[in-house]
Amino acid sequence: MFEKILIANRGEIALRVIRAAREMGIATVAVHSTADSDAMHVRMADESVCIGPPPSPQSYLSAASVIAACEITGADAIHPGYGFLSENANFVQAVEDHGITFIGPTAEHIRVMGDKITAKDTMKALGVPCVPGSDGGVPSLAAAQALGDEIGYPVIVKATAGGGGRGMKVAQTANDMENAFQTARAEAKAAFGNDEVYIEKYLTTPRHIEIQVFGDGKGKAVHLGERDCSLQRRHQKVFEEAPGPSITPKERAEIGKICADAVAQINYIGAGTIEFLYENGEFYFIEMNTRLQVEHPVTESIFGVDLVREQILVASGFPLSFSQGDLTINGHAIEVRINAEKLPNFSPCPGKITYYHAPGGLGVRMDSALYDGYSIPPYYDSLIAKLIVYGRDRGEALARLDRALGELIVDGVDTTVPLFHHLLAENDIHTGDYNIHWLEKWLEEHSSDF
Ligand code: MV4
Repeated sequence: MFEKILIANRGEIALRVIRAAREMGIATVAVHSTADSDAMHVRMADESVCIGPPPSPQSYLSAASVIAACEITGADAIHPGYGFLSENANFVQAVEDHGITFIGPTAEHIRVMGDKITAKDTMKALGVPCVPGSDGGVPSLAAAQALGDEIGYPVIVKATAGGGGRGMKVAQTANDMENAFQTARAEAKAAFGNDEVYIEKYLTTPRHIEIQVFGDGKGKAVHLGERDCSLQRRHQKVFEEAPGPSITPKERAEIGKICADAVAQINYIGAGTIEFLYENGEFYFIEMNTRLQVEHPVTESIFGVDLVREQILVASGFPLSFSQGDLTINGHAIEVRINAEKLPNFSPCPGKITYYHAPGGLGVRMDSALYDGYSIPPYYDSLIAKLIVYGRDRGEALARLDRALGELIVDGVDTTVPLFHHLLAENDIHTGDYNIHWLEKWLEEHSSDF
C-alpha cells in the first residue's frame, strides 16, 4: 500500500481524497497555487507544496511542477481528482516514467476514450449499444450529406477531439448540413487543433444516463448502476440523482452488465463512467469518462461504498473490496452543485465568505472546502459545495434536500442556492419527468423570477 499520496487538485475534491487516504492510514501532500495558500485542502493535508502562480496552466495544470512536488515530498502516488490533469494521457505517461503511480486508468485507456471516434469504435466492438451514425470520421461535405440522407434528419455533427458538448452542431434538415458540417469542422480546428468530425442521428428528447463502472485492471469489473444527470445548463450539470427515476431494475442489470463486461475485457483499472443518451427505453453510448466524477457521491450514498478508497486500493495492486453480488441499492440520493454565481445569468461571483453554516443531520452530506472567512479566488471553477442528500426513497430525498438547503448559510457571495428552492417547487422535479432540455427551457421561462 502507498505511504504517501499527492493530490493534484484543489477544493472539495482534494478534501475528498485526503479523507479517504487518512482513513487508510496514508499520508497526504497538497499542492497549491499562490492564490490558494489559505485554502482548506492545504490546511487539511499533512504537507503542502506551492507549485506556482494563480493561473491554472502555471500551477494545477503544470505536469512538471506536480511531478517535482511529488519527488520533493517522496509521495509514491498521485490522485488527480477531476478536471485539471485527470484525463491527460501525456501527464499519466510522465508520472509513470518517474516511477510514481497514477491513481486512475492507464495512459492508453485515457487516450482511447479521449478520441471520441476511437472510443465509440471500441465500445461498439465490446458490445455496447451506440447511437446510429458514421463509421468513423466523415471526410467531406458530400460524404456528410450522403450519410444524412441515409440515417435521416435530424443529425448531429461532433468533433472527434471534443466531448462535454464542445464542437457540436445539429442539422435539422438536409438544408442545414452544409452549415453544420463546416461550422463544426472550423470550431473543432480552432478549439482542439483537429478538425475531424463524425455524425450521429440526433436524439431529440433523451435523458443523460451514465453508468458507474470500476475495474481492477486484471480483467475483473463491476458496475454501480446509473446516475441521471439530465438537468444541465450549457453542458454543466446542476442536479444529479441515483438511481435514475426512469430506469427499471431490469434495464439497470442489463446495461450495467454490458458496461462491466466491456471494461473487464479491456482490463480497465479504476473508476470510469460510461455516458448514454436514453430515449424510449433504449440506451445509446456517447462518451466514456476515465476519471472519478463530480457526482460520484450519489452512487456512494446508495451503494454504501467509498469509491476513492477503491481507486487507491486497485492502484496499489489490491483487489476491489466488493464483487457484483455484494452491490445492492438502498434508497435514493440527490446531489445539487452549489456555485458561487449570480443568478439569473450564472455570472461568477468570487469573494469573501463572511459567514458560513453547513447543513447537517440524517442523510445529509456536504462536500465543500469552504470555511468562515475564506476568500473564493477568481481563477478557478465556481463550484463551492456539493450538497448530497440521501433518503429511503426519492420523496424522502427531495424533502431532505429542501430542509438542508434551508439550513445552509453562505453569506458574502451570491450562490445558485435560490435556483434549487425554485426547482423544488416544480411538479416535474417531483415526478422525475425531465430530459436534457428541461432545465434550459425552464430557465428561459423563469429567469425573471430570480
Ligand atoms: C447528442 C445529443 C443528441 N443526439 N448526441 C452534449 C454533450 C455531449 N456529451 C453529447 N451531447 C449530446 N449529444 C446525439 N446523437 C444531445 C446532446 C446534448 C446533451 C447531452 C447530455 C446532456 C445535456 C445535453 C444538452 C444538449 C445536447
